[in-house]
Amino acid sequence: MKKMYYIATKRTINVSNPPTSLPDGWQAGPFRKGGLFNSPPLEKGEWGDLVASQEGIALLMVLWVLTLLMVIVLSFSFMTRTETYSTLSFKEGLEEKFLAEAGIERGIMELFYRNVYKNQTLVMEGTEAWRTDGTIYSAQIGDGYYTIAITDESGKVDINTVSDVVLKNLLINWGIQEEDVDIIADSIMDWKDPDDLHRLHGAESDYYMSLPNPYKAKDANFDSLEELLLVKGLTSEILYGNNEKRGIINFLTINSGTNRININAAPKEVLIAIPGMTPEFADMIIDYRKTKDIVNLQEIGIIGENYNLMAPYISTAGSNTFTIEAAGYTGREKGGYAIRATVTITGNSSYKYVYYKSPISINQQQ
Ligand SMILES: [Ca+2]
Repeated sequence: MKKMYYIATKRTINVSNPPTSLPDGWQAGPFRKGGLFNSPPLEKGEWGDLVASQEGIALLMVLWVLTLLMVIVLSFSFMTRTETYSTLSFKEGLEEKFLAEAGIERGIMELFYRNVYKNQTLVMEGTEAWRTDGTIYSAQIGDGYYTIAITDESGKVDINTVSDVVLKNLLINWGIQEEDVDIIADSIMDWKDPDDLHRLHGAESDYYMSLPNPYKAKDANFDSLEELLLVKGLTSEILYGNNEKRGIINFLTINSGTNRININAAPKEVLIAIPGMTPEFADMIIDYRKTKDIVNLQEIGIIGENYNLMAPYISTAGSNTFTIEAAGYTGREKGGYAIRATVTITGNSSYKYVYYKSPISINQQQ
């Protein structure tokens, strides 16, 4: 209960008729005869001139209300500022998303365009067909820009038809220890083969069923590359990459349908996974195809033993299925929004998506 004292003299209490009880909330205090501090204290049963002084309390209350109001005002201003920033950041993020979507549409348009112009003998400026070997193109829209890389699926390693040796080379070149490469490669083969007998380093249902979250080996072809994350030994870092290198998802496909690799479209990482292929040969191929598609390897001087090693694994034919990676940027710090889409061109102006992922982490791009 609040403690209140009667010390002032402004309100007179009738001494001849003193109140028999104190007002509610009041308690007896240091009464003074005449209300003065230096006057002698009241005797028991005596009443002086008493008045409640609430002026100090009013001041305190005003100060408290002011403090509260200041806190509220400050927190409102802080909230508004935070919201303004998050709205701005949301707006820029949205802009980047639409830039990336525009990039995907542009990529599809360029693929149609390419079908019309890829065999032209005389290339006019502005009519160059885009390369489908992962070459990065970019375009400006307003204050932002997007980058696009298109890769023909025939230039990647088909996880459903891959030869053991190409798969292992790809994993070793990525920087995985040899014993882990054996585990991953054997386990990928075991994952899709119909039987339940595991290879030397492989894994079948008995292994996966012993995991904390058990599941069975698929014993059928891969339907998506993300399925690889279920395979023993294959981590998301290997699949999606890290800050230093692109993940193997960029070099794999489920859409090529052949164990041969189209050297006109293959990224360098895929080229050097081909038996007999040296980094020097890969550079020669990449350099040569900048101007025109390779028809056969002899024309760029790859012959002899190396050629014989490569021959069973290579082709020069493209496919109708392409992966487009597009990223939108508005110049934000740590910005960028990326999308990966795989489309099959089904006619002169028709296509269908076979894969669409938005967003993908930006370090997968370039
Ligand atoms: Ca199996």
